[in-house]
Amino acid sequence: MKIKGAYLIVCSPDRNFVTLKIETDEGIYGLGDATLNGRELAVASYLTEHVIPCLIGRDPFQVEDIWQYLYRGAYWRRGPVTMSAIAAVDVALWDIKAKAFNTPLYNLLGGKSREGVLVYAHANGTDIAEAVDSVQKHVDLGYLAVRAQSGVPGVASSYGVPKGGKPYEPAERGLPSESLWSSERYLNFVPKLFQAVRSACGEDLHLLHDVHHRLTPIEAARLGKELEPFHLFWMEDPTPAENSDAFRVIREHTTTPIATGEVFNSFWDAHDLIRNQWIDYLRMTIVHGGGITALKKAADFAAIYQVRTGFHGATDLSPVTMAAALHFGLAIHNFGIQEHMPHTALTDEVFPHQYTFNAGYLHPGEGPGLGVDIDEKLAAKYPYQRAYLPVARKIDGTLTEW
Ligand code: GCO
Ligand code: MG
Repeated sequence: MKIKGAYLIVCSPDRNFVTLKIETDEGIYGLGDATLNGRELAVASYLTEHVIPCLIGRDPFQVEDIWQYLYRGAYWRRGPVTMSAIAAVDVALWDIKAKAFNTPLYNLLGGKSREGVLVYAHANGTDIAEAVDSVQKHVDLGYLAVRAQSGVPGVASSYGVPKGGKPYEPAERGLPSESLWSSERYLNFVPKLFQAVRSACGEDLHLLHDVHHRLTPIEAARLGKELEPFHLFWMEDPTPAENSDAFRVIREHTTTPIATGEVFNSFWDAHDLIRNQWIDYLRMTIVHGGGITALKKAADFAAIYQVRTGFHGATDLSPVTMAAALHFGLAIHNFGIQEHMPHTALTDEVFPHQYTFNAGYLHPGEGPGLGVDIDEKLAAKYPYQRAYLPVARKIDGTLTEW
């Protein structure tokens, strides 16, 4: 089998997605997600101008060699644009190979290690009462794990809280909006949120919370300590992770489990965090982390240190990445949990998929390959629209983490 051609489908069915389609001379094709929220066209151009010409005529079964060719062969390494482009190729090749063997992708990754993939949902509200209500609604839908976020009194708008009753979607068309942030107000508020959620929902529910990189290490240590009575499944991205040592400070003060890595694009971003056992869950994602080939190595390394996976799964990761994560999560031994932020009905229509939700678990389905397709005619009706994530400023105007 040979790669005959490849092209990109850039579309915006409610939000932007960049999808790579690789075609072979035997009629089998594979899909890969190349979406990098807010910087989509940089990856599209990297693939079209620099990567696709190198793929034509290659054997699509040589997944490892093609990965090395694109990573080592470019000389310039890492970075979200490069690694998302490599991931798109890698996932499309795994899809082709599994389709060629007429088997679901998880069988090429070691086979089933469990019956389903435990997922967590997003609950949010503008205040504690709304947030508790939203957690309860997700429990009623069957979720066994729920992330709780709430508006903070005295902070006009913040990460994770929907505007005007709509489902939360961080990307906004037009130029970046600005929101306000106060760590002091947030720190005084969050323990009250979790006290209310725990007492309303009981001890069995897994509760998660995303700090979204906004605290200093010692502030995060305080939060972790104050949340201990509420037994969180994890506290996510407590502080920016460029400096791994920051996590040592947090770890020295609290037993609240820690998850990080959604902005990582290389195993090397996570290396110190894992080998020092400063985190409990690795949140890298297949699309931004260089694909299945790269993440399999990262997950195997993490397994040695009892660090489990908890892959990023927000709406900016297309159904192609979601399916890849589900096959991956079903197969590896040290799977922890998978984020599940459902796409809009229109996105689901553009990307017909086999994965299904049942009683707290997602299952990738038993069809060959990833089990996801793209309706190119429908996608063409929704052209790309420039969009950005918001930026945040402290009350005195200083730019800070959103
Ligand atoms: C999460 C993430 C997202 C990101 C978004 C950025 O935990 O799901 O933090 O909400 O902000 O994916 O593109
Ligand atoms: Mg997050």
